[in-house]
Amino acid sequence: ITPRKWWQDGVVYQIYPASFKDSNGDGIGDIPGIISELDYIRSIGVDIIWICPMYDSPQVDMGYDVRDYENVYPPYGTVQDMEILIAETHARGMRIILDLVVNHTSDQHKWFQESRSSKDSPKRDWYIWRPARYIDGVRKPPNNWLGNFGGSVWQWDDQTQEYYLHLFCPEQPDLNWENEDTRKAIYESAMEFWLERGVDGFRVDTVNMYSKGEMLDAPITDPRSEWQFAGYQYCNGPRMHEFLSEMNAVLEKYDAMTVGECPNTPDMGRVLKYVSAKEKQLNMVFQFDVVDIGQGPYKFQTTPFNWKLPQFKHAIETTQNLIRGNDGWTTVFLENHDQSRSISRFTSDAPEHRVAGGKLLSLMMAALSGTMFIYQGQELGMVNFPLEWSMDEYKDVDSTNYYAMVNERNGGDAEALAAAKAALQHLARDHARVPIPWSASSNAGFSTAKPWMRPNDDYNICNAKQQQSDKNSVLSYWKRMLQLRRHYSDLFVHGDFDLLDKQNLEIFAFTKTWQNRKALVLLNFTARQQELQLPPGAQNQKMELLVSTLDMPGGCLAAYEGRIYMLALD
Ligand code: TEU
Ligand code: CA
Repeated sequence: ITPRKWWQDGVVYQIYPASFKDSNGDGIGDIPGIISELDYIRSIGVDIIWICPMYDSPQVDMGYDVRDYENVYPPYGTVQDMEILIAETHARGMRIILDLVVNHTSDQHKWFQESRSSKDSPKRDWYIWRPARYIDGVRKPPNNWLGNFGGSVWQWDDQTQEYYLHLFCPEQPDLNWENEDTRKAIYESAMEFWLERGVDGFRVDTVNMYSKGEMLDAPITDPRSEWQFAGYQYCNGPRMHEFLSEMNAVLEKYDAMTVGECPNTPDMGRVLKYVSAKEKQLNMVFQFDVVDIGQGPYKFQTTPFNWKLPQFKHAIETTQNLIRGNDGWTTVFLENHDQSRSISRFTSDAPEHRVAGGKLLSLMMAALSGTMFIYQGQELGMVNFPLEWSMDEYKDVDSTNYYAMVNERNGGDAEALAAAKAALQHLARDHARVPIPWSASSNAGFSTAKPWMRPNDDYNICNAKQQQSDKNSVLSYWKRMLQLRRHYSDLFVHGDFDLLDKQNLEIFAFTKTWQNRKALVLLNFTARQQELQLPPGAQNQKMELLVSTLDMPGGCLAAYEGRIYMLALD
């Protein structure tokens, strides 16, 4: 048996700096604001904090467009503030990881400025430049790939008469990982600079996109568009494992943890190769199986709530089974800064159900194996912002680009725009990016000034201050569940997951097993009371209630109630 790693039992709390806490009254969250709430974070039962990009950036994509890895975005603070944050986090017995964004930089990064200056620049090859191809005499990009934020992945550069690749915004040119000097510069500037300052690891952005392979045209899946989904081509390219081994050699020296973002990877063999301990690539990844539920082929091309519970169960089963009988590791998460709120997506944000839904998901997550990630505000049971909010409140480039595209494609047709807005109301990344409600006072206690994004209207009833003093709050429930998870960590963090009654559309039931211990988890994903029936596979066993989402559980499962029973094994 290999000894456990510090990050396996750890609970990670993700912080989005712009929206966490403003310390100086400019309406933007900042690093001193994070420092001032470290005791709050610790009180939840968190072991590791993850800070989303706080690097110097023109903020086209909220810091995922880095101008300088070795500096901090001035409204957030300074490198010195980061050093204090690192020290203060460690002083409380917690660790800290940063976001490593090295698939691309900002177009304002000095490397790109040099690269685009001329074809003979020594840094020309640090990015991915290609000549145009001409079809019927018309200039066209080198391939038909669709970008993550819409449009072609290629941007024409007038000065040097070539295209450069950008899988995200045009302001986010992709680095050329094929070039060894580029890789070295990335390790030094983006990684070692911060590892030397004491950070304990990284969440690695878009980690499976570094190796692009041959960049051939993608198959046509959307005949109405010139640009085609190419995620299966630019993810998991031929040199991925080589690059990750090299990167791991740097990280290993610091015992740094890594969690890599791994979209477009349905092949579990592939995922296992990334996370298997003996492969020495990444410690764990975020698979997208759960959070992609209900999204269309292009995310927002979907009808809200078009999915069924068995899909959700299957997605969870897939990520849970990754650790079964092998040396891989997995993650447990329902939210991050790229997802709308889990209560709104997977349960119900109706006023009478939201607290129950928040507790249900908390209980579920606490019982799942892998390293757990909580996104800021999730511990308060935050929900999506109201349907009534106008399009002006959506600030994210992903949302605004999509809405503009629908508008253009359909000549402003009201019905098409209403459908686009319905998808955004349900799935936009903006829902996760509103300020954290600290109290019922003005601006939700987030700032003394008008915040950069509007706080959710419900901050008078949903805020940290109120929930800290309410033993029935979602926050109090999270604290309790994290304690329970820690107490039974063999079973809940490391145990085997077995799904029961797969096709049941209303109840999610599973068991967790570790040696001679077994727990049964029953989750009612409906607003209706359900008979307390033991699912096939768990009948005729002696059992004892360990915990419910209710104080006084009854003879039936109440609306959105969850329970864990301990089973007596013979
Ligand atoms: O996200 C990459 C990613 O694959 C998606 O989840 C992406 O957000 C989605 O396709 C948009 O609809 C990472 C970051 O988490 C995200 O915030 C950045 O925008 C992106 O990389 C670019 O750096
Ligand atoms: Ca501020």
